[in-house]
Amino acid sequence: MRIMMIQPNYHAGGAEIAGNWPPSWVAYVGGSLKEAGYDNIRFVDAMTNDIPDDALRTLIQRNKPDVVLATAITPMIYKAQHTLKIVKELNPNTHTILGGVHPTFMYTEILNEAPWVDYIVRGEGEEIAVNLMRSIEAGSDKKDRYEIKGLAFLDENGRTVATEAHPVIANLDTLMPDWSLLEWDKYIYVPMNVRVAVPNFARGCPFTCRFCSQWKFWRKYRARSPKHFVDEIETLVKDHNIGFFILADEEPSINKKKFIALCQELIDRKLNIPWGINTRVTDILRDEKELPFYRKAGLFHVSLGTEAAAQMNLNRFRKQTTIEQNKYAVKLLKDNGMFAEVQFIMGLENETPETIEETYNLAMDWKPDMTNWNMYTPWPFAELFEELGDRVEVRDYSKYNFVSPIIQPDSMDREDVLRGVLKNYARFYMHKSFLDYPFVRDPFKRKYAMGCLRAFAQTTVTKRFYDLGRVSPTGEIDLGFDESRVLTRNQIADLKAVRPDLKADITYGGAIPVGIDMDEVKLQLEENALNVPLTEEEIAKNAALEQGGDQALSAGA
Ligand code: B12
Ligand code: SF4
Repeated sequence: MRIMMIQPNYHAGGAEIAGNWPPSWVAYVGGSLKEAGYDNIRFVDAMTNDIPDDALRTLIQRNKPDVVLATAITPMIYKAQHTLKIVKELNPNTHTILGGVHPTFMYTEILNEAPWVDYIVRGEGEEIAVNLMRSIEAGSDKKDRYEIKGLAFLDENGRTVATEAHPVIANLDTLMPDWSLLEWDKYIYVPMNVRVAVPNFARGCPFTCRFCSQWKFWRKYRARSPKHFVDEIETLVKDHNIGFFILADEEPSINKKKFIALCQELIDRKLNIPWGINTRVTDILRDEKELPFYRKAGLFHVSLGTEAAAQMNLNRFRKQTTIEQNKYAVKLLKDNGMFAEVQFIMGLENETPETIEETYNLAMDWKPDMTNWNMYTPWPFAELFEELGDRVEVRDYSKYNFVSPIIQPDSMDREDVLRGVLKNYARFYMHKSFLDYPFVRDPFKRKYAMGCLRAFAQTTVTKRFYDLGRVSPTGEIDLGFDESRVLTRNQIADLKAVRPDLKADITYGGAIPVGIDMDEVKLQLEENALNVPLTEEEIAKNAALEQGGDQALSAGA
């Protein structure tokens, strides 16, 4: 069986500015296919190599794959669909398989738009891909497919079929990623000018933020054994010469015992590699005493989900944090020699020039090393969409990329939100360039900060940063939405009435509840946080926060 895996050629101008990043799904899904005996796998990174469609067509034609696998996050979906269309045009007998976050929830819409996609794999791909591949190899997939868990496809009558959800992978130590499928010289992290990897230590998140899709995607929080994980890091360092890694995880540190063991394992093996994580502010506060130890283990860049400048929005997001906690977490990280990054979610319907200014003032007050202003993106399968859906007129998913204002605020234009955010970036990084980074005492941190600045500067000049190409020299902005995918409120209502089936499968085929099951949240926190189970009082406080959020939401809408 000739298998080809393709990373579709989509670019957004956000995190990509820091370099080229290896697509982890290729190593994880490809690794499990190899373990199952499929060793004729070719990976084509059309994104990193910026491969245009005609060149991709030639590549596929030359390789004559039997099966092609592609991935898709939401903004990449049209590119992924088109990629698989090319495959089918070249040879209708080639099997096309699509996986990733967006297809997991949006399979009906995708199969309706792109009937050339033979199979959609919903959720974690490692086990499902092997089951499906075995059946394709045996030539019995048309018959077996109803029994293979975690699939969606069109049946002979063109109806969408979604099979029962595949159980989550109970033991993540069964993962056998194969990083040798990637062309390593391509994956350079600009701030350090070294190879970068994005390995996966833990999957899922026990929290339930209302704008977020990731806790739903992975369903249950699980972490690998630190030894198994550090074996992988050792391979990445020794075989592929990586000089930096960022965990792919949503929430790597909630299971404190495992996180400490992971750090110890890195220290014991003397790998001496700096690394980064995205994590929750509350974990940093909880681990105040352990931060020097984490730093000793190489943890350096910590990106915090701070999200909002107003408590009302934090409550509305069900973030379960406070503004004061955000500020203190930044201080703790900096005091411990780490590089602190914060994130703001911008462009909700209640955004005003004043609230944009407020985020700038907070960033200046907290003094993080790095700030990102991300546009709110209404994933159609996240809880907040359920409330905002009727005002989400822009359904052009290619712009669901954190750098495009999707929601029309009540009292300002989308373009002005973008202008405000760009102004914040300009002011903040101007300050960093002249009054902060050059004076950082720690030489390692100073070099890293100056490297980040280089990444910003290079991509500002090439207009890749925040998709600056859409801003004309005179300040005019063309957001570039595909007008055929911008709906009026009436059209949204009609679509809902006529094709209710096209909406997201928000319950994951019944595998996750529609509302929030606080008992389940409590259980997952208890299982993983070990030393910090939620108290009855905290549960009650969270429920109150949630109610406050709902009120804020109806007040804002
Ligand atoms: C690393 C990362 C990146 C890297 C991408 C590296 C790369 N080359 O792919 C960088 C930094 C470049 C990046 C950029 C962006 N990212 Co990003 N990124 C992540 C992050 C942190 C980890 C992703 C990861 O590697 N996970 C681990 C792997 C193993 O999981 P996975 O990819 O989901 O794959 C599993 C399954 O989905 C499935 N699967 C996936 N594909 C396929 C295909 C087949 C055929 C099969 C069978 C199975 C399968 O099997 C895999 C194993 O179980 C996630 C957040 C998170 N913690 O998950 C965000 C995330 C994926 N990014 C996101 C976004 C929006 C973006 C940007 C648009 C943001 C921006 N403006 O910068 C850009 C888009 C860039 C682009 N060109 O596409 C969103 C997507 C949300 C959504 N609903 O689609 C996420 C979830 C973050 C979030 N806050 O919501 N990102
Ligand atoms: S803590 Fe982060 S990953 Fe978890 S639900 Fe909230 S935003 Fe999503």
